[in-house]
Amino acid sequence: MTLTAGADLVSRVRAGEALACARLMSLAEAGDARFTAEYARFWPELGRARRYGITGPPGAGKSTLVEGLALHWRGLSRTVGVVAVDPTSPFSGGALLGDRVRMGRLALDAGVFIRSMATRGVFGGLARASDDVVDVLDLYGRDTVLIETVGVGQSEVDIARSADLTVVVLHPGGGDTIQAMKAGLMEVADIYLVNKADMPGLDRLVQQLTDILDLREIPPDRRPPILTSVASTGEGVAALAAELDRMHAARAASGALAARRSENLEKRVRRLVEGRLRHDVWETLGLAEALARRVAAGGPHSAWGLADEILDCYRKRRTPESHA
Ligand SMILES: Nc1nc2c(ncn2[C@@H]2O[C@H](COP(=O)(O)OP(=O)(O)OP(=O)(O)O)[C@@H](O)[C@H]2O)c(=O)[nH]1
Ligand SMILES: [Mg+2]
Repeated sequence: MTLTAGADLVSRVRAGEALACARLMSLAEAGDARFTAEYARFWPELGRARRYGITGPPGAGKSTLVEGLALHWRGLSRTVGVVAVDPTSPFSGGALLGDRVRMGRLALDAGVFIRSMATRGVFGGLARASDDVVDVLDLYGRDTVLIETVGVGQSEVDIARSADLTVVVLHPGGGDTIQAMKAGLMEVADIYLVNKADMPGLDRLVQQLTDILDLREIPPDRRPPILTSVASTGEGVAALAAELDRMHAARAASGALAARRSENLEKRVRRLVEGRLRHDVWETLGLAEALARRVAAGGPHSAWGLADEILDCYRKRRTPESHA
């Protein structure tokens, strides 16, 4: 495929062709030059989709909620994109049969585009790839994009944070709030959702969250609300959807949304620069192999000394005078 074909692919994505959307996502995930070349042209069109991140511990009910939210917005004739970056998510096929059957209801609806992402083998890392895939859904014209990540590690939490708003889903019996604090989930929430409100321990968990928020002394207008739901029956899903849209509109009006997007842009560019530097040093210049050879040649080595050598090689190949 040539660059012209890349441009053709982008027009087909804009025109709402699902296969073209999936194909452009694959190029994006691979960090393919055809994607980056097209990105330079289409990026001014981005930013129309509302981007909501859904994170929380394994089994909290995130996928069930995502499905409920998607069905809710479909009922309001809005188009939805879903990016599931959790390898155990029903969207990526790792779930029980019952979950897959439920997801099937969405899979048949052209108004919901679901993309699951593998955690491994993505050039430049998962956060880089998911940013690009969400952009493709934006270009595709989705009104709302949901990004589900399991909130277990920093990179997964970062991905949920790269949305306009982040929902942290907790559930009674899920190790209480201590686990959530360890995973860094307490800082990233714009909304807390206590799901599985039909299970024992609801009041206790809500109280714990309230106490933690009290301690943080957040200004009232920035304090994350605590909502509850039973995702498996749909209870509380409409209220969550309404709160997300209300907050999104309020932040768009106050300028807080633009500030959040600027902050996310900065982080994203830093990730891109770091990813590309890493790629340049180790792959493009072949310094990974050079290092392996140096170490294999034996002899005592200074870790700091070798790092200096590598960086020196990198700098010299990069400066114009070294080409003389
Ligand atoms: N009792 C009860 N069960 C629920 C509720 N919401 C979801 N579940 C069930 O909890 C289990 C896990 O739900 P998922 O939606 O797969 O949870 P998840 O957070 O996406 O899980 P991972 O992606 O594996 O981290 C499933 O069996 C759901 O049917 C709820 O509100 N109440
Ligand atoms: Mg899931």
